Amino acid sequence: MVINYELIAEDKKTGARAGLLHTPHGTFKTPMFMPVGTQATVKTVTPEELEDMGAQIILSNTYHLFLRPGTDLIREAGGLHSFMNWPKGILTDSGGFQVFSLGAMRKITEEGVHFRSFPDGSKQFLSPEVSIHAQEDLGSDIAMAFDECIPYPADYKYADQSTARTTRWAERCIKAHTREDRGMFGIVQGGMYKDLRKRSALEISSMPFDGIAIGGLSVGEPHDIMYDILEYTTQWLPTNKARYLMGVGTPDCLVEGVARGIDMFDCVFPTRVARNGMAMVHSGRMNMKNKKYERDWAPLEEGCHCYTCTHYSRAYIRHLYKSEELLAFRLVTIHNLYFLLQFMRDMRQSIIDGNFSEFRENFMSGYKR
Ligand code: PRF
Ligand code: ZN
Repeated sequence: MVINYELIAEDKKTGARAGLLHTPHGTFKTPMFMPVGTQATVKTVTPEELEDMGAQIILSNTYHLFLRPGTDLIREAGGLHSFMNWPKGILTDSGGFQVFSLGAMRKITEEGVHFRSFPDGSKQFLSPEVSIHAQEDLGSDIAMAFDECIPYPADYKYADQSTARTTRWAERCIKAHTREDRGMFGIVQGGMYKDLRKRSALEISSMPFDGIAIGGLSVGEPHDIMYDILEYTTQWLPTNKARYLMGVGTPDCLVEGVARGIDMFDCVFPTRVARNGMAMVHSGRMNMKNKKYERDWAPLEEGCHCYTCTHYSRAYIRHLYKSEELLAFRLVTIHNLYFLLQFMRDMRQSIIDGNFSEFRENFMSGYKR
């Protein structure tokens, strides 16, 4: 196997664990957060800046790159690492989630999903085989199986049939996988139904995937339901493979995910809110367009070692937003990503030092959602 999970430390009171993920582009520390680079770029920042913040793996999207510029073109460039000049890890999502978000614009069959392309309206088709082939063209270290993310709420009958199909598609993904030098993760679905979650977790875990993702959560359900389903699901997963909670990345959900045994996360949250003027800090978030920062000479967060906080004041950043200057997006994106990556490093250290529970309580008591 080209992807290996190595357990380093386990928390005694919770399911939290610290480990190492060995990949074709390096060994990375878990729990980890993967910044999102949908269009072969993490919006507004260069790969060098990402490395400086300590990013280890980024996530990119098959769906977008398949439609534009085309995965064959990226193969010609020598793969996604070389195309975008990113030397570390890349995980690609399969396109399942993006295609299903299209609603009325798509048609699901046993074979795959027919849909219309976002850049030009042309007819397109994605299936387990097409998605895995595209991901092998991209050359991502970790490809994701092609699944259906069930919307919330969903009735039992639909969730049951969809989850069974995701298992059949997972088997086709395993058969379609040809690159021995690249890994692949399976995805557990099952909606908010525990019996379906158990069945899916056991079926996906029985296949030769390099890691297991939990999909279909953080789709609009209340947090307590998400935490309950997550905790229920992880007990059916093997402990010797990495576990990845898809599309989750607010600080409170990261801590609660780690407490339930999750090793990997991704989310557009830190990069997206940065472009709306939101800076992430330990107490929650700050709207940098607010008048109260007009003459505030402090950095975004006291004690933050990121490029932005070591060089600029809140007053300057507020001015950039008010003047619609593009540097505002860059500076806050850099801070938000650094904040989350540092947060994961601190969390990992607390697991190793045996005080994760204190870290969790401390953080949650000071954080406002
Ligand atoms: N499946 C895939 N990608 C995803 C999800 C999923 O269920 C989610 C759900 N939060 C985010 N991204 N393939
Ligand atoms: Zn900072």
